[in-house]
Amino acid sequence: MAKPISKKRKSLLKLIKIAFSDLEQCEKIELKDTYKLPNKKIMFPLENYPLEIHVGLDAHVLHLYPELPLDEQDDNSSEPSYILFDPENYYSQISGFYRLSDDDKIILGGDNTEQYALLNTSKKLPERQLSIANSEGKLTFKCHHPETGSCIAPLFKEKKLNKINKWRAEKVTQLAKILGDPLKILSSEEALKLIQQVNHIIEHEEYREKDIHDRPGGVLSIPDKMSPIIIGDLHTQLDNLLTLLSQNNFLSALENGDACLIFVGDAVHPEVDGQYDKMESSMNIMDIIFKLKLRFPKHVFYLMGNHDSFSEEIGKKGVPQGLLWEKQLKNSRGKNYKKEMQRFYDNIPYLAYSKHFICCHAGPPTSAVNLHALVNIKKYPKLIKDLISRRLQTSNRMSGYNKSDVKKLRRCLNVAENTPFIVGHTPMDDEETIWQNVGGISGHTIVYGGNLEKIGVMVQMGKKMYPLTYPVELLSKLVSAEAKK
Ligand SMILES: [Mn+2]
Repeated sequence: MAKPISKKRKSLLKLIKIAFSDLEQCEKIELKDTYKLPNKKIMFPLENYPLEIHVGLDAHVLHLYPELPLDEQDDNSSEPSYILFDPENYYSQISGFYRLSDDDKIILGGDNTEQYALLNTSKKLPERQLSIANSEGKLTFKCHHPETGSCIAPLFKEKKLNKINKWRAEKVTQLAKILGDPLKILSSEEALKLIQQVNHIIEHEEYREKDIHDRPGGVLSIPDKMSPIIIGDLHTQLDNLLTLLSQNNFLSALENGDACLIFVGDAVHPEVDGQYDKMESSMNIMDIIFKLKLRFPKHVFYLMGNHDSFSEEIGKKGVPQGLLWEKQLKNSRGKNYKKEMQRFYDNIPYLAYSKHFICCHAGPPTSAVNLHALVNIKKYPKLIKDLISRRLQTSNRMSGYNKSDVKKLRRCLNVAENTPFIVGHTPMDDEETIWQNVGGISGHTIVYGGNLEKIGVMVQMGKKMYPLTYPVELLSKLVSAEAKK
């Protein structure tokens, strides 16, 4: 016997029927309660509701879901965002999506490489096939080409409503298995054992040409077919990292070897006002990164940043963070642990690349360079300084790097002249987490992982790198609760 339609669903159907009473039922598609969109604006009457959309002649299916946080946030004041994606790919591989925040509008159609890559839409769509706008959570649709057809259908089933968050909750469980309780500080013995294991892996790391002293060189050559997920300076924001790992298919792509995480350095030293001198969170984030390295030794990499140091020169607003970091490690974990952290700094790479991307912490070399020098970077203090501290040239900072330095680096690595060059180190403002084509240099992208609101990463999909951004959730609490179960 068929399940009776719930009261809730009946009233939803009624609402939609009234709202769409002058629309014809979509004929092409077999789904019930599917409406063909006319050549005028249609407001979808329900907020916070998932929809299926069939776009154009080949009726390519997209889903549009309200973006609901996994954690229970007290603050419900923000207007809902929606995410638009191809459900065929979304749950099975690293895939793109569009976010429709309040006041955003997307026009589907046209010869748009980004749309093919993120949504898998047909290249045959007319220039403007369908537009979708979000205004205070209310969605408006307009089909510009009714003859090629677009339809929408509400996704009624309860399991579909919660599909994304159920899928993400499984990743939280998986994270708890890999990391244990991320809020529990490791004992000195556990911490020492962990870093020793990591150092052993790094000293025998794959994809690293050895330097002239038979030590792992400064360059990490990532296989072209492995998709990098590039994470900017975390500055101890654990929730940012966990949020990221609970999104997309990043975790499963690490498990099956399709992708790798590349941290561009500076995971340590808080950037939040009043916390510059607190070093516990630095120990904790490094422990988490080490656990990831141990679990995925060939797919997690940490590049050198200027804060990855005990130097007295490293600090923020007069707080000597490098010295405090050294003191913290000695006092709470002992001299041997501090030595192991130095061993880690002595052996990590400075630059990663494949034919699809180049990344390092700060900037390109500002003088003549070749691959041999980059591999033997320990011999060249100026090269080290360029890669971990140099900022972009501006009228006030003539010593910075410029377009021709980026060009030279691409040439030195023998990659195409438009290859994305991705760095951290210099966030451009407090609002964003990714900035593209910075300084008018095409393909020059800055990523920052320490924004308290959102975490953005550069990810390779197909042969190109795309920015993907996610709202930060308090996942450390959720993973911790899961680990205690
Ligand atoms: Mn930095």
